[in-house]
Amino acid sequence: MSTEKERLLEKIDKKTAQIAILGLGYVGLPLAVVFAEAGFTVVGIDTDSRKVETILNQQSHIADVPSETIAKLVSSGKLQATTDFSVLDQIDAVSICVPTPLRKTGDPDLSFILDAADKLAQFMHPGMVVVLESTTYPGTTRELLLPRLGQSENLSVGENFFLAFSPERVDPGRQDWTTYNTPKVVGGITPACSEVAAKWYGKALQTVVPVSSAEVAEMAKLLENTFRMINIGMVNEMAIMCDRLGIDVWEVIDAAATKPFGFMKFTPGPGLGGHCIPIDPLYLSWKLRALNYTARFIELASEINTNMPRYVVSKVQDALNQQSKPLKGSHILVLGVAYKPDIDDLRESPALDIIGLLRQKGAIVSYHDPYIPHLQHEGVNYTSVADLDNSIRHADCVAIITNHKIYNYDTILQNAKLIVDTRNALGEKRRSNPKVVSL
Ligand code: SAJ
Repeated sequence: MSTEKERLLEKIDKKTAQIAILGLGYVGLPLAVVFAEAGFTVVGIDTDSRKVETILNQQSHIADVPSETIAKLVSSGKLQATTDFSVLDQIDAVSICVPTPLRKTGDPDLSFILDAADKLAQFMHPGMVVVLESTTYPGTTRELLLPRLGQSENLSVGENFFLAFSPERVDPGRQDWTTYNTPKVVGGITPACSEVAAKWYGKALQTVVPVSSAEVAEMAKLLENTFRMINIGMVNEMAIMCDRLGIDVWEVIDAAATKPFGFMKFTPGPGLGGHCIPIDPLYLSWKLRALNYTARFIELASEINTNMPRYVVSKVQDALNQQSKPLKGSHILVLGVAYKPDIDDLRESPALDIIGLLRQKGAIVSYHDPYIPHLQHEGVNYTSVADLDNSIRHADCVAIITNHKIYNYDTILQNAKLIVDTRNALGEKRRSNPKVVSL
């Protein structure tokens, strides 16, 4: 075993290894906390000084991390924060938790990873382990990160510095599965990299799942989220087919879900939102296109999911038509705009596409969402309506887009003239009611 590897493993074992987390978002801050709570000294590094100041003020900017936790760790010196990358000079172990969005073109945007890598490369020294957590296409760690981090003469990957990938599995708002207790896959550039990274993570996380390479770890994450995206696409197409057949898709799904094995329930909806599911699979299909392979399931599911907002608007238009009302000039109240129930996250929310499409067709659109007081879409500013009951009564059609638990669906059903329910929010009451149209 190389002496650098021995020394690093000893520091990890004794928890004297100095840790840095690059990127203090919904992945990085909980990870920093877990390592600090395990007894390591952790410095969080972020280019956003506001995030750093919040932590130094012993506050949390991430809902899943209580400020009390930050206060305890900062006051004990276990958690620090800075925008200064030069602290990496003294660091033994680094985890990179930066965003991997899509460009407007639909291509992967790796600029955050490359920026973090270029900053880190200036301070790379023998005896370091680096783990990339950001979801990306298979090969990123080896093809993009390794050349940048291992460029200096005195560095040899798997010998005196170690590089691995470990996919984040953070589901914001979830209480049962947390950064600490969610099994964590870890795969290195070399077996020694897998070993060192797994050893490091194993000192703080409940379950580490070592795999043979960074590519296996990168691909495992993409399988997880592609699995969801494709099954959601399939069940959305089921909804369209059931509509054509005059069959209630929600009843069909509930019946199928009684099968105790070999079935996993997914439900149709107005489209696919969030920063993971609509985006991660497109990293995979993009990579395969570069290898002259078309990932047909991903492309088809993406097409179906992307078309759901248009399908919802057609349901609204048809429902109004049944009441001899043109969509143009009708008042439509969109109920719930977050990308999924009971959260305040608007990223990639299909509600935005629906609002835009309704406007384009001349409808007078307003929205209500208790978690999202304001939003801007296509240059138009919207504010969540103040008087929900009055807005429901006034609307020609209420479109239930995000079924937050906080809503009183009985009152909505009572007061609305017409409802398009895209989430089965009204349940059984929906079926026999002529003023309710389901997805
Ligand atoms: N959706 C449906 N039908 C479904 C499930 C979801 O239309 O049956 C829609 C949601 O409304 C939302 C989008 O899909 O718009 C994504 O929903 P999601 O439940 O997958 O929630 P996310 O985006 O928060 O996914 C995260 C992911 N976590 C990570 O990537 C670490 C995902 O892998 C998790 O499986 C998911 O949380 C979860 O299970 O909650």
